[in-house]
This record gives sequence, C-alpha cells and structure tokens, in this order.
Amino acid sequence: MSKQLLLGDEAIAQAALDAGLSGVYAYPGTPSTEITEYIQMAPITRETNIHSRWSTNEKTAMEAALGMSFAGKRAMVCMKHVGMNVAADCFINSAMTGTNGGLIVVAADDPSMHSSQNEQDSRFYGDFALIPMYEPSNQQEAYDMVYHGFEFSEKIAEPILMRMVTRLAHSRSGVEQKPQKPQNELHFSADPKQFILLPGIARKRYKALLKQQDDFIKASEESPYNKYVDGPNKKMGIIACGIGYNYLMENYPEGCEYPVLKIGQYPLPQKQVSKLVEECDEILILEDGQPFVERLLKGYLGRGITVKGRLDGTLSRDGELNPDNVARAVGREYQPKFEVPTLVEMRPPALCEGCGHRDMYNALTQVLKEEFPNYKVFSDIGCYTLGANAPFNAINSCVDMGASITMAKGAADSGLYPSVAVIGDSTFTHSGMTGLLDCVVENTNITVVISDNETTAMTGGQDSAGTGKIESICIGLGVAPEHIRVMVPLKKNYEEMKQMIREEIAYHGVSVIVPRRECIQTLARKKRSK
Ligand SMILES: Cc1ncc(C[n+]2csc(CCOP(=O)(O)OP(=O)(O)O)c2C)c(N)n1
Repeated sequence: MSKQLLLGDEAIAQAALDAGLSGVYAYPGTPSTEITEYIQMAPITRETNIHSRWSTNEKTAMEAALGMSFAGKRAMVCMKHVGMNVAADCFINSAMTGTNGGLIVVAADDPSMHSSQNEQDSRFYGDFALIPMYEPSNQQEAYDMVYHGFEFSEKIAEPILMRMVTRLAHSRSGVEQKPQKPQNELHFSADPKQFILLPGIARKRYKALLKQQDDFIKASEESPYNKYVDGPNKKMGIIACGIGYNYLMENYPEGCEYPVLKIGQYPLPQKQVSKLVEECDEILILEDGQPFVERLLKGYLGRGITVKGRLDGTLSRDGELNPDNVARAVGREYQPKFEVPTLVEMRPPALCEGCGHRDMYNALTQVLKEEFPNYKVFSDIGCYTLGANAPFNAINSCVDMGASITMAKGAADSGLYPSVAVIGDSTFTHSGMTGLLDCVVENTNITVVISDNETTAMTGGQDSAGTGKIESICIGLGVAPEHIRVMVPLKKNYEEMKQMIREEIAYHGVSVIVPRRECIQTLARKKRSK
C-alpha cells in the first residue's frame, strides 16, 4: 500500500477513514484539531457522507459519537486533554453502557503546556473509566492502533481511549496505509437495555466491566504494541511509554544495554512488568506527562522495588520528555546530530494588529479605569485572553472555558461591582450559556461582553456554533432584549462603544454587550480564496 508523510494527527484521521469510519465528532483544541480538519478535507468524507462537522463542545461530541456507536457504526471523538474534563460525564458512563459500533476517543495531551492551561495526563481518565488505552510511540503506530482499534472496541464492546501528545500529533513521518474497509450497516445491540443506566442495570453492567479487566490485561500482554526487549545489563530495567520509547531509542541507535519494556497499550501487561521487576535491580520509568505508571509501580508507600522517574527527581516532575532528559536519566550524554539554528526569536503571542478584541479592550478598560475603579474583569479562553498582556493588562482571570461568566457571577454575589465577564462567541456556546442562565435566574448584577469575531479563532478559524445566533440565544435564555447591545469594535466608534458600556454597567441586572467584527485572519483567508 502507499506510504504518506503524515502528522500524527493525520495518521489517526487517515486510519479512521480507512477503517470504515462513519463519523468524527470534535471540538477544536490544540494539539487535536488537525484530526478533524483532515477528515473534513478528505474526498471520501463527502463521497460516503461521513459526519465531520464541529460539535458545540466536547460533551456534545462524546455523546453524539456514543449515539453513532449505539446505531452500530464506527465513530471517533477527538479533543485536547482539558476537553476530557468537559466530556468526562459521558466518557466515564460510556464505559458503563459499553458500545455497539467501534468507538475511539482521542485525547491529545499537551505536556509542557505549549498552548494549554495545565498538563493533565489523560491516562488517568482511561484508568478511571476502566477501559483499554493506546499510547503510540510514532505515527505508524498511531495509524495501526486506530485502524485495528475499531475492531478491538467492537470485540470487547467498550470504547478505547487513544492518548496522544503534542510532539507526536504535530510531527511528520512516513505512514503505510492499509486497505479501505466499508462502513458498518446500521444495527443495534441485542440487549435492548444496554444503554439504559438505571441503577439496577448499571450495577450489573459495572460488575460485567470489572469482570472484563482480566481480559484487558491479557490483551495488553498479547498486544503487538507492548514489547519486551532483553538487554545484558540488569542493573536497570526501563519501562518506556508511548513517545518515551522513541526518545530512548534515539539515544541507543545500536540497541539498549538494559532490558526495555515498551508500553503502547494499557492496562499494563502484568506478566512483562513482573518479569522486568524480577530480573532488574531497579526500574526507570520514561513517560511523557504525569507519573502514571510510576505511581502504580511504586505503590502508596514507595517501598519494595526501586523505581526511578519523575517522583524521585531522576526526571523533572513537570514538562515534556525529550531525547536530552531521557539521555540524562539513563546516564548518557545526548549527542544531537545537528544544531538547530535560531531562525525566529521567541516572542510572546499578541493580538493581531487590526483585531476587534483590541478595540473592545481599549473601549472597555478606558470606561472601567476612569469611571468604575473597583472593577474586575473575568475573562475566558480564546484569542482575547491575550488581553492579559501589555499594553492592555485588561483582565483578572482565565481558568476554563465558560468560567468568565460564572466567576463574575460569584464575585457579583459577593458584592463586587462592577463585575464584568469577557467571553468569545465560540466559548460562549461551548459552556458560557448555562452560566448566563444562572445569572438570569437570579438577576445577577453583571455585565457580560461576548466578543464576537464570528469564528473560533484561537485554534485556527473553525466554524463557531453561535454565528448569527448570539442575540437570539441570549433572548432565549431570558436576558432583556433592551440590555443586549451590539456594537462594531472600531476606533471611530469608541465614543459610542464607551457610552453603551457605561449604560450597561450602570444597569443593575444582567446585561450583554456584543462587540462584533469578523476575525481579520478569516477575513483575509476568504479574500485570498476569492
Ligand atoms: C475544554 C477546552 N476545549 C478546547 C480548548 C481550546 N480552545 C481554546 S480557546 C478556544 C475557542 C476560542 O474561540 P472564541 O471563544 O470564539 O474566541 P476567539 O479565539 O475566536 O477570540 C478553543 C477551542 C480549551 N482550551 N479548552
């Protein structure tokens, strides 16, 4: 079959398409976005009607994919690691219902926080849900895992969690494709109550899931993605997970002197881990992200076997693995084959020149600083978070998607005035709407700025679910129409904007201000493609 140069994300997408995918469901988030974008662009998606439109958030994505699996078809859900927190309710319960058509959940983790607010490790979620997980060491393995993973999911009737990391998602390598499979026909579970998690049914299903755990361990012991490679020096044994194996091999082109257990499938293969522990004096764990395997091996008291890794300081407790720190952990000096020249000096990200968020912050902070000095601004996640930096220094918080409105509410409940929320249009529909409803229900004294650039700009300009609907959503949630004020954020409009802001802050109740101007990046792209 043909070989293509693919990003890790693209390898996952191509594998899903080749394996007879019927639908991908996702909300954008670095480093997972390219999976869905690749599927959207693939000719087969249009030709065979594969679902690929963006979902409103990760929870709706996860639920829709479970629905597709319910109907017997193969579905994939993709998200960045923090998206797992949003999807978690359905994700954990999907392990309880089990699946019908194959279901793969891709969580792309971001160790070192290249573009995230934390570096949580999604393997804890897979462990929590008690389902098998894959963690590829390279792009080909990512392809193979997804291609065969649907079958595995259908065999065990459970979802599979596929854990990626940024470096693998965003680097390219040659990937060999496998033959195209057809989509599944619509078909339903033989058990009509499988997906009804009433306590009486859920208890039975939970026992069944617990019973499956030994089979999952056996599958890991027999998995081609877990490999025990013996070495002559038994002073140390190495467990190398996912991309950690790649970094280790970079240091040992001639083969490693220590026994190595490569991990690509969880739960951990018990037999191979026992063999390594019995044969070696101490164990080094190489895992990108948090010390998931290390904690399992060490146990709570950390007595017994000697385990080295992130918990004892052999490797840093935070940040990514790389060939350098892996070299130090195995007592070697990493010799890069070539110097990487500095082509572009590092600089902090900034709002684009001409961006509407700039004009929104300029008008807003002028009014607040001069007329309402006790103000606080609760912001959210998107391009407008860059209002935290100079010259704006305009915001006081950014925690998780949707938290602007609800934190501003809590602060307003505490007596803060003015309490202002700034949220983007995509983040508003992702998880700001319910918080706004809380404010309406209690008539909270709050001013919400929905800075609408009619796209999901931060992640590259994907469609935004709220485009053309923001005012009607707010009216539907119960905001008084006269306190929904729309403005065009441009310098020439500053006086008019400032007057609107002044009036809505003075209003004691829920008001919404919508500065609306298309993102200059999507605008430029549209002009170029004309
Ligand atoms: C739970 C979660 N999902 C996805 C992301 C990735 N992400 C960060 S901001 C953002 C959307 C921003 O869109 P919008 O609110 O419209 O603001 P804009 O960037 O367009 O200004 C996304 C998808 C995230 N940080 N957290």
